Amino acid sequence: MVGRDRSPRRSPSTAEAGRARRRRANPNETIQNRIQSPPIALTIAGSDSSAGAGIQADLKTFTALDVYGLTAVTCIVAEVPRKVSRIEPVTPRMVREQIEVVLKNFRVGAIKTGLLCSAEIVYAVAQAIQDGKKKIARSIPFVVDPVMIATSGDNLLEPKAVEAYQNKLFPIATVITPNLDEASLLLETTIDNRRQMASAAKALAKKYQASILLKGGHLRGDNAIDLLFHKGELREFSAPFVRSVETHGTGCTYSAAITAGLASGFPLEEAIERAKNFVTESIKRCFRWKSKSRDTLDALRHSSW
Ligand code: PXL
Repeated sequence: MVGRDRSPRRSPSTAEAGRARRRRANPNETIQNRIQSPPIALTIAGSDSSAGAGIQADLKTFTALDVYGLTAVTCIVAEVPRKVSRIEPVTPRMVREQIEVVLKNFRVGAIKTGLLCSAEIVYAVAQAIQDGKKKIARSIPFVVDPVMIATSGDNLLEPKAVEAYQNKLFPIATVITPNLDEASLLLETTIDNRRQMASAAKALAKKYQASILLKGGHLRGDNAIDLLFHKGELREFSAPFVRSVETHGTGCTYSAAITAGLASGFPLEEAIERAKNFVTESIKRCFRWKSKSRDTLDALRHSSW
């Protein structure tokens, strides 16, 4: 009779009644049992009032991917899709302090940057991350999304901040995720096809000694093609280009999903593959409203409802 459970079988309803009785007797016991410790990711980015991009997109993405999101707000952007109305930076001191307190207290699994607004903020972020990593004595995957221009074409980053990125932030990045416009600006060249994309990705990887994910969505072929140059090898990530949807925040969502994957322990290539699927699905399932002042407003759907 080895291994046989000889205790009388209880029906599910009896078992549930038992659990309910224990919950009544000790409500804390079940709360304790339900407490989880999900992976943690930190986003350092701007606030988008229309909540499709920026820190709002990052938090929605983290939540959808079962990662707890921490934030350091760099600036506040008053905007709606296709129109940036006003940007105000947070003080560099305050940006730095937000990063310091969370890194000191939470076991952060991965970090990303989005819109950093000014050169002073780029320097403050680089310093806070370097100090933080030194203090906790472990490396944390660091995703740098070099946000410079909004989908609307509005300039989001002060021009002199580009130099700060190149000198201070790119050298400490695990992966940098420029789109074609950002890569063209960094390399001072035009990128019009896949062949030029491949050499641009390699050139950026060599220049900054980091992995490069070059996003080719703006080429507007049948597929949205991204190229990863990582550990000396080129890899392509491709998904059908979703037309007639005018969302902003796809870049933020993509880099946030990669960060969530890294925080959850996936290797870079797998994190990117999952993130590409996530962002493609978020575009396909987008929301659409009638606008009060123009035709329609679209927004990514980060959640599954
Ligand atoms: O999509 C780029 C972007 C990033 N961050 C913030 C933004 C935008 C675009 O508008 O507002 C805060």
